[in-house]
Amino acid sequence: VEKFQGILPAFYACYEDNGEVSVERTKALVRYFIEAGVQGLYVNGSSGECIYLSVEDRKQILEAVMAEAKGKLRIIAHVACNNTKDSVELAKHAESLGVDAIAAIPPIYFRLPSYSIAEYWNTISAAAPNTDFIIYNIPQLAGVSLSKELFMEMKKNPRVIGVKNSSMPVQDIQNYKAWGGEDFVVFNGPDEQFIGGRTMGACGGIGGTYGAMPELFLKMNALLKENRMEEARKIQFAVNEIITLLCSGHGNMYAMIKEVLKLRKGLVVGSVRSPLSPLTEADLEIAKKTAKVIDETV
Ligand code: HMN
Repeated sequence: VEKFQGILPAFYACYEDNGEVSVERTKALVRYFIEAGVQGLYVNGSSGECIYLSVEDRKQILEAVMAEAKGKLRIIAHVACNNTKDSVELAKHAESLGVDAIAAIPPIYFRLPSYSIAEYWNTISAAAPNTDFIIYNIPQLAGVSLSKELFMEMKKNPRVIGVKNSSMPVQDIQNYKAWGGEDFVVFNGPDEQFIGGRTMGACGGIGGTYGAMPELFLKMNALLKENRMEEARKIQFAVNEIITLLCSGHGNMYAMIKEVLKLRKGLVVGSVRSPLSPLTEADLEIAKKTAKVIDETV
């Protein structure tokens, strides 16, 4: 549990202006996170636009991340590709780079029975036999939620050390902790209820909006450690207003966050990959306002 405490931003896909993966911009984003003082990164997850990246793209990104972050940040590589073969390839690749853990969503589109999902996860995990495995539970996007039956089946695999929980009921965190035992790691997924998830037993958080305002999540986490709930709650409420702003554009939220990074830190990491929508002219005004609100809050 110790190893995975704290704030682990979900890493964004960094593109060149022509939309191809950018190694240099990826490295610059890693340096930004190291300077911000976060504990780790969750690479090639939802915020990393994983389902719109090729296997090669994903390898390139993880290699660039590891080149900058190895020994400085905990790295969890999300390797699920929706088919077992490609996921296995990414799991092997991630292990060869020495990541701290791999993670995977269930396969999407076809509604598979629990035993097929378990087999998928266990096959991926077996391809990285010396690497911890984290289940990524995100029912609102994946269409399947991590049931007790599936959880217990996965617990038989000694490499399964935790769940990144992005479901909305905070009680799920309590349950996974109870079923998993003392050393089992559960990450809070929904940024809007970071203090809720931490209170229910999450050791830390992995979040898609942390990158726009790592200072605020680090502060909340520090306050919670000192039981300063009132102050933490104030920050959470401010964060939630910022998230509402980040989601209020025509363009996709990640495009908005990338624009905010440019405005706040001068970081240029490109936009988002189609079919996610880029920002419109009007969205640029929202980004400006959001960056200002964040700067006033930190
Ligand atoms: C990831 O990139 O995998 C994200 O960390 C997933 C994360 O739990 C996000 N959930 C979803 O995208 C559904 C949240 O951080 C989310 O971005 C945030 O709560 C804003 O709604």
